[in-house]
Amino acid sequence: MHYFTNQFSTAVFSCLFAVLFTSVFAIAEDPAAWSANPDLVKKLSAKRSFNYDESKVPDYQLPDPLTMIDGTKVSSAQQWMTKRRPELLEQFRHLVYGRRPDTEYQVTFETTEEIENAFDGLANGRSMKAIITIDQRTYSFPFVVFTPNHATGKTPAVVAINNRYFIPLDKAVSEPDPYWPVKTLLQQGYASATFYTSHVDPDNKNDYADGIRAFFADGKPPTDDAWRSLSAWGWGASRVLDYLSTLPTVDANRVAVVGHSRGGKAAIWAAAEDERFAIAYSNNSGCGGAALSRRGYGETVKQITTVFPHWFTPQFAEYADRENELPIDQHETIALVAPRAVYVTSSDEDLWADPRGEYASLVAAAPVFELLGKTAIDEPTMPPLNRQRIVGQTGYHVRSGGHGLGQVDWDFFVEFMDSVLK
Ligand code: GTR
Repeated sequence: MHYFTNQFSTAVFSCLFAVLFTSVFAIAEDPAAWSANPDLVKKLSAKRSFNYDESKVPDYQLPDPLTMIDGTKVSSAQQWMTKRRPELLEQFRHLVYGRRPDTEYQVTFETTEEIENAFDGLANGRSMKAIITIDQRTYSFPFVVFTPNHATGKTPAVVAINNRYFIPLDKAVSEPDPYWPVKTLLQQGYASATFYTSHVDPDNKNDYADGIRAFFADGKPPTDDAWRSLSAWGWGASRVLDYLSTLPTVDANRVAVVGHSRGGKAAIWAAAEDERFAIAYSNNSGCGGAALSRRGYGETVKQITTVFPHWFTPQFAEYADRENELPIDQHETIALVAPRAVYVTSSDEDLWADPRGEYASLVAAAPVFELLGKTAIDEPTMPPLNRQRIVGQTGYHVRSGGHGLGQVDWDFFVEFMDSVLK
């Protein structure tokens, strides 16, 4: 008995010691939650008259995505999908991105070039043209697609909105590109397509006449409520999805839409407007994308609507310097994608895009995912630098370095896609 007691207490003691040791060790090892580098804050604050100081973020209260305009609290998934979601979508159309036209059109696809067995037999690639027809008039934009050759069953796919340049078929094969790492995606079992935003709607406030919006409006100037470029780019992603849906090898129910920065703003909105997208990935999207407007940190509503008036309706510009009065905020664009999946990312040095505001926005959308029977990140403390956080339908990382989309981001994103889609 004595022997047993002794043995028992030794065991308890070593257990306690082990627990204590590992937790002390874990605390010492566990890197801190991300916060902005104070030197960078100082440097940026000295250079520009925007707020980068966390202590100067105004007090704000976010609109509750689960409260209807008339004050009714949304309490069921059905109420969200049939009442609140359509109401919120309309608010965002009017106040932020504009309403897409309801004019009837046809879309057809033409293959202009093909490459078989690209990347050592991994995939077939195609240069495509999406041709939009209204009456006798046509508008077209190019896109490029790769589908894996040796997949068993239908593959999931990624539509990459590229706001920087067009990546033609031959270049996609010969030059690895961080904005579209198509080979890596194919190796992971994803088909993929990309297009260039300005081919759909020129990214220039003076070039409205040359884009899809003017084509739909038959040359007439946009009304206050009409769609703006971010929405037009998202619409372009939907046309590429139309094409992917015709391919027997692609599973159209598992398609992600991806974009960086202004493309990341367009990606969230693309998935809000088009419920066929299974995932929206918004990288460094900042103001008018994932970041909360009310924080007034980095880029502001005033700044963005002045410099890029073609991205938003004039209604959004009216909230310059009074973000607190906006009936909506950006967490609700993420909520519009629920119960589908959303991945948001920030960069350590990209304070212009407000990493904390991007993360807080994702967290503030969690109650909607939860009402819809899903899980999502609801932890208010940010993860450490370069540590991915995934909870059910949402994921996040903040990467070291500046504004951009790189291999690290894609690698984390593929992990997220795998966890949601496979
Ligand atoms: C900046 C703009 C941001 C972001 C970025 C980009 O000039 O202020 O909102 O969209 O461009 O697209 O790279």
